[in-house]
Amino acid sequence: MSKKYNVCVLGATGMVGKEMMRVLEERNFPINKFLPLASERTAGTKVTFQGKEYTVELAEPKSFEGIEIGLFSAGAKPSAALAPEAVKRGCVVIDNTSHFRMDPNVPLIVPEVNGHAIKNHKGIIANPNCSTAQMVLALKPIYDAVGIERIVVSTYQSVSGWGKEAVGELLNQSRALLADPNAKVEVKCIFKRIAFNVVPQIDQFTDNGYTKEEMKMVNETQKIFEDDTIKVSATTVRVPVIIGHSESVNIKTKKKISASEARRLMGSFADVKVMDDPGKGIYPTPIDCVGKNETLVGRVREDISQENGLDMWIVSDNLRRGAALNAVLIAERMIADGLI
Ligand code: 3JN
Repeated sequence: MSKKYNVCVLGATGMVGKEMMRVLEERNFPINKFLPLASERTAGTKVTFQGKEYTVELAEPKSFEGIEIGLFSAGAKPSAALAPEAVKRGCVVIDNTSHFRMDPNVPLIVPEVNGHAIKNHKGIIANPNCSTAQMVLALKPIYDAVGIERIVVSTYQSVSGWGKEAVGELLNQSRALLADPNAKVEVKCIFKRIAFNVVPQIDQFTDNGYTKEEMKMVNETQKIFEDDTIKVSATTVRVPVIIGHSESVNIKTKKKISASEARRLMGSFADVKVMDDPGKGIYPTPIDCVGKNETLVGRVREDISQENGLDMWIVSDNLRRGAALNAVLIAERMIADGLI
């Protein structure tokens, strides 16, 4: 019989943690013991996994005794404190936070793009930011075919990227404003009112005028493509959508590629699905990607403003492709490659 693993999910009460559990169930991941963990705030809550109810335990160093695979998504601080403790106890950590992503000792992985780099791990493997993951996945076949010099991306990110409190904020504000357009609404998680609005700020601003989210897209793209010559400029924007991040992406390739060839390459790559027939009104929107593994691409066209330019629209379920599925795919790849 093939091996089964002791697996924990840290952050089991969060939106990504719950999605991790759904993906593990759906893919029939080989699990022996399952352990849901969380920080003080939500430890003690009940969750259901594979039809069985579990009480979420408080995550502390000793929680990881005997655990072989840890999927971490409880925030950068818990990851910083607990990942090294888990590794000390023989657990491989697949971390969904920004804490270790740019650490040279930690591979940053989208399995279909740079799965070969997993083998360099020293106990921790990082999952990219959700916006980076879907973009590099769609661009990888073009990168391999003709090279990419520069990427200019604007994102349209759903509120679930910021967690369930942000989803609540959008819904509460929307209800209040539908009842009374002049209602004073509470703004807590997102920097400005998000209902019936768009907000060009995700995470804090850095000294160069870009936000942290934007700089994650720059640095993580270079690390995943193993190419620090690739130029990236990002504007990340929050929109009043619950699940599904969209991206308007403009690239300059090293050699010319036609829109139809780009469509053909993307459509035959991994979990990328091309939905691109504008004449028939076919292009992806966020509601098309919810609960799906595929990254959807449409509006592929040759850029009329520059040589070797291409424009496209990339849509993906941020909780799934951008986080939970990516983490589980990393674990599956490690098993397949005999790394665990
Ligand atoms: O808002 C989004 O759509 C993505 C947000 C990601 C995020 C939010 C808070 C902290 C991250 C991340 O994954 O980069 C982090 C973090 O880990 O720093």
